[in-house]
Amino acid sequence: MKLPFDKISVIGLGYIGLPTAATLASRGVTVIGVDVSPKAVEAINQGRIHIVEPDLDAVVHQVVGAGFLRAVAKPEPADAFVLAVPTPFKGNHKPDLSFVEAAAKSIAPVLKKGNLVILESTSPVGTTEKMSQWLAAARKDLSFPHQKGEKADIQLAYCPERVLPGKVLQELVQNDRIIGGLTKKATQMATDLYKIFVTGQCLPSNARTAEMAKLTENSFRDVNIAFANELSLICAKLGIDVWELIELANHHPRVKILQPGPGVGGHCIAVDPWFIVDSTPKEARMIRTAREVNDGKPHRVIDQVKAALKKTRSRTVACLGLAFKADIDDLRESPAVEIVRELAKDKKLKLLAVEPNVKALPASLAGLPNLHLAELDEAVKKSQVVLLLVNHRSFYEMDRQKLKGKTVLDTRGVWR
Ligand code: SAJ
Repeated sequence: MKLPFDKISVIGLGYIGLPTAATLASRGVTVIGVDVSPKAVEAINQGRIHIVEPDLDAVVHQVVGAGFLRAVAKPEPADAFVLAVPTPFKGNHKPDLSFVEAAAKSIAPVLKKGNLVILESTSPVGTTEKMSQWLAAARKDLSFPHQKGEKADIQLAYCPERVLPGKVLQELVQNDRIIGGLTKKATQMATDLYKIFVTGQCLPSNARTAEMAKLTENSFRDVNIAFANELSLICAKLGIDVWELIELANHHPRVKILQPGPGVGGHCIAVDPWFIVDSTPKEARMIRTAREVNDGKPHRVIDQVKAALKKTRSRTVACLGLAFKADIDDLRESPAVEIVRELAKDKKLKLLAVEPNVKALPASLAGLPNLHLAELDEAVKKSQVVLLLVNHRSFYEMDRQKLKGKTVLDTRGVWR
């Protein structure tokens, strides 16, 4: 079968870009991956990966070996460009589009008439339109959708990724995909591109709706987790077991409450809702409040630890879990790390952190004199207060007899 694109370039070879590049390459497309990190480029060209994602190493090894994927530092001409670069926020919760702008400007010199440019990075509404303008400013010899619409030389679309870390290779292929072109032609071209590897539905829309859909999905989850976290605070005051409460309420056929925890981490759910708040601050009242409830949760946990320590003579706390969620090794933007770092400020405390998925403490915790990485048994044995922060499998499997006589603060409801 003739593929609709001979050569596709993926800009940004991180958690989304690399699996996308490798999956496209595994379907027989020639893929040029571009990344600013020389280490990433070098690793990929040797058939290795620089991130952790199940099964990705084998696919990258295979497609690089077969000559379908090649990594470079500087963009080269291609038929289509897929941009998957980070969109963090700045200190004041304002979206930082500098990586998207830099990526757009880096491909501008190699664009040719007939090219398709797709933005996948989570972005505030209107970013794809901005990209069209950045590219037009750099290439006066070509026309873009905001100038010539369907007849433009270069077509642009926004197509958000929705994959779950840990299941990226399956979800990339199986999830439905929203395809938001700046023009109908762009939507059709991008649909042709994703159909190379997506078995889910390709849902045609426009760029602004597609941008908002991505933000909406993660805000929906954030608001729902905030509801659970707020319930946990209410229940603590009223002397009710929040886990039992949620389990009972979820027996109602139309109620599906999520789980409370020590706060919301990761690079998506704790960030994306702010993009909506930034664009419509007066209207986005519930979305902002949800963010505040979830961001406030680590502080409530710290208060609980301090209250528990007041009642015991021991100064040693076992902190179980550092990752931002269960059974992953990703410690970035983790509420558990935030809580441990804050507790470590009290130099009278000794903290024994247990994180079965890493071999060393992250840079943000390394070097704290009163914090050490420990094995589960040792940490629990040596501590009077046991603080559970992440619902890792090994904590469920622990012999609960070992907790007898200890003050247990279980923020995830693992041991109820
Ligand atoms: N969490 C809770 N209680 C829950 C569920 C989650 O406290 O009931 C916490 C987790 O512990 C974690 C945080 O929320 O700290 C986020 O975890 P997550 O599993 O909800 O989501 P992510 O960040 O791993 O991935 C999300 C997904 N979005 C949705 O489910 C709507 C994923 O599909 C997206 O592709 C990803 O964001 C992204 O890249 O945007």
